[in-house]
Amino acid sequence: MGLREKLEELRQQGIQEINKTEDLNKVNDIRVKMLGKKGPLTAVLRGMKDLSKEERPKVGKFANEIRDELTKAIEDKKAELTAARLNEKLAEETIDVTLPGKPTVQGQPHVIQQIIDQLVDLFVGMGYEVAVGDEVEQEEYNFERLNLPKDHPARDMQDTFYVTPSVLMRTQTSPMQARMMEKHDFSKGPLKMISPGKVYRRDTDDATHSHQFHQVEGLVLGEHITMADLKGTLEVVAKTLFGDQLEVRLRPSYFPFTEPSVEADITCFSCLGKGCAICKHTGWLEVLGAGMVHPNVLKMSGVDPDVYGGFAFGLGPDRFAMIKYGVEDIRDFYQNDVRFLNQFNQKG
Ligand code: 2NL
Repeated sequence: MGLREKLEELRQQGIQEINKTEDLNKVNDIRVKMLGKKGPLTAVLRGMKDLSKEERPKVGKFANEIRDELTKAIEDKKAELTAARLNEKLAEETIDVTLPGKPTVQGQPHVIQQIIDQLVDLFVGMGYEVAVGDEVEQEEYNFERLNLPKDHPARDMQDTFYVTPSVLMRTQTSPMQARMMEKHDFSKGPLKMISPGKVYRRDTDDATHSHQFHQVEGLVLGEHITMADLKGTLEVVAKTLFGDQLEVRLRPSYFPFTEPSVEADITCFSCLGKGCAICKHTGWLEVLGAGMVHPNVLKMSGVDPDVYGGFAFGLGPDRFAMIKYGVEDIRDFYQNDVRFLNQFNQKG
């Protein structure tokens, strides 16, 4: 059989095979089989070198025509089958637009996140920056930089989750503040920041302790910043979170990273100072710790304590939420029981 006849046969075979296919996936197989490198058409074209000079262009032209024809037939078949498949799908998938929709559950931030968001909004409004930081920290930033010497009880293995001998799960958000302090350029103005986030302590969980809880710390450093600034700031915090009628009281306290140190109480929201079970009949609720940043803390992060100084505070959104909503067990916040959490739905 001459090449011409062979080509003619290939053409007819090909067209026939394409026409009878009803499967889209097979169309591609046919293309590979007929027109691919190992296919019969390629083989025929290879055989052309044995033809005479006059025959070669004619047979070549014929072979090209056949390839074009088969390619077109394949594309047409593909289009036909794709359209058919789409029509089938459309016929199957008719929908009844009059059916009622499925209700979707609208989520919301966790109650502790709501408290953090309120605090962040308040402080951003007063020109503070927000620095979140990492939960895994260098021991140096978590302890040394905050004036917690090696023998301090808080550094005991009992209280801290260590990852390596010098890396730990932060026990407070202050390491991020130390990082911001050492970077701060005071020629551009004071440092005003808050640092919200998760912190970890190696505690046994009970109604008032959780091995993982939250902290929002604040730090303001510059020239001529006084304890009056601290008190004014804490008053704004308390009133924003708990209500305008509340008073703030400062009591002397001790923290290694501040001197002097204070603990802040607010008027008990429940009895408004008269004394009740919630405030243990004192009329006051303890809400946070604060103080003037210790000169050692400033020095260790390269800040000159003779020129710059300021205040810092630390508060627990978990405790805030417990006080604000009368939640008696901190573990309730971490059980992820939506019946509990939905009580704090801001959208009502
Ligand atoms: C508390 C007490 C406090 C701070 C945190 C702080 C941070 C830097 C420097 C100095 Cl970088 N102080 N933070 C200061 C006083 C108290 O937290 O009872 N928190 C729940």
